[in-house]
Amino acid sequence: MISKILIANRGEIALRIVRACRELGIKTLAVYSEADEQSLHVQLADEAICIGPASPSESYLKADRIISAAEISDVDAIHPGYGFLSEKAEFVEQCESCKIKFIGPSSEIIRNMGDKALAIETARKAGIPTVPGSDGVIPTTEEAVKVAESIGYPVLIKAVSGGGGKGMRVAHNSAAFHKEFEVAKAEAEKAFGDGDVYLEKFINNPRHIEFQILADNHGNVVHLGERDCSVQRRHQKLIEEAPSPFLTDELREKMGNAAIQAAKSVGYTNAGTIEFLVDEDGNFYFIEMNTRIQVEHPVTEEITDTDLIKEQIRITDGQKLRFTQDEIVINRHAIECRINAEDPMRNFAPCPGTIDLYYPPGGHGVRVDSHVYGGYQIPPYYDSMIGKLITYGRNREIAMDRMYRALGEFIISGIKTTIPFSKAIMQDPVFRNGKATTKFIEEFVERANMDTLLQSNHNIE
Ligand code: MV4
Repeated sequence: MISKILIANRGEIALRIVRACRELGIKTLAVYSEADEQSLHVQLADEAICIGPASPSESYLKADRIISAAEISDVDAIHPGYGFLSEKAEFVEQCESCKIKFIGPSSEIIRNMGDKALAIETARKAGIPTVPGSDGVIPTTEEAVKVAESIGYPVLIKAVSGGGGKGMRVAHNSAAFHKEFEVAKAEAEKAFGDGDVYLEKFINNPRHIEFQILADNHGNVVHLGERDCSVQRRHQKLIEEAPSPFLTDELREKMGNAAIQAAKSVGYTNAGTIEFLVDEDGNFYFIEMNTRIQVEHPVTEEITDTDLIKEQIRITDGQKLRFTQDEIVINRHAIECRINAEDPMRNFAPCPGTIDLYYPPGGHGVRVDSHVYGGYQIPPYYDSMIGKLITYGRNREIAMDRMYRALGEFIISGIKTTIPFSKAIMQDPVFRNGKATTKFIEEFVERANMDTLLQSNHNIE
């Protein structure tokens, strides 16, 4: 039985894990950097240990210090949250060799899925649709050109260790290919210390739709529906929702089965996400698998009435899934807006500082996941997300109207946030009609008059 968990993360997700543990009667150990002493998760955990200076490389990424804290405090398991050590196979191996349970899949699965070309190859072999492209990594420019010609332009060059759009370049013709190939490799080498790349046909204007899955250690795998994450800015998601307004029941069923198949084919365990691109004609393609809990997991929780963090812990504890696919019923719609300490008027520049007033919204169908409070100082060392606002209801219309209302109620003064920007999106006809693709934000910013939009549109400025 798991009786104490170390939370190897910070911010809202650390608090989210504390809350799940408390409801399960499991003790928590927070680890924190010198910059996070005042964070709510440190105050609310049963125990807390400072593991180093503010810089992530000196604290939240220091595997040895985290394992030491776990051993000193005698914890049974570590929850990594998202980011930081959550997808580092080496860290999972360290946990495994110290007999500390890692709340997530095995190191082997994390390593294999972390290589995107290998993940795609595995999916393809399991009969899951993938984007037409190269068979794995392409070493030389000469060979790459041949493959690009056979795929047909435009071609997308992607890093096997990629993420956040780094090391990803489009080539529109063979003349441009050589340069883009070299640039992609150099970018990937710089960002990930791994210059390996693979090729895919470039899908124009896709939707980004991902399926949440849960898999226990007894061979049971279910999916909990999809999330539509098409509203992104420079590969940073801003708004996520479930179900996707684009999917028909037929397509949902096909993609859900493919997601389960993908998970089964690699012997996946714990919570994971299968990411697909969906083109304008409704063709879907597996692009990658995330082996962690994701930021946007609450929209799935609200439409399926499950607690994904608790399910992760139960799976790690060796328990069987408590529901079958038939028992997962979706009859609600949920939307999440990420609340970032950024100034939309200054190209979304981060603006850390002290939160003066903090008055979160409430009422029917409203959930706020955040670790901040009035007087909280946002440290400048980490990402700018300071919370998530989730609204839900019987249908999409209700969830959108509720989101508009809740954003309007949300008072965070002293810093700039993305609240007014998200509020404007809730009134945008393209978004409201469920027509947003991955090009949406760019087009929205162009179409909208940001000055009037952001100033006239919020309770405080
Ligand atoms: C693509 C694509 C078009 N064609 N792959 C961007 C991040 C990475 N996870 C996958 N990405 C894309 N892959 C092919 N073959 C377009 C994107 C893409 C994108 C995907 C999801 C959400 C937003 C995006 C924004 C730009 C490009």
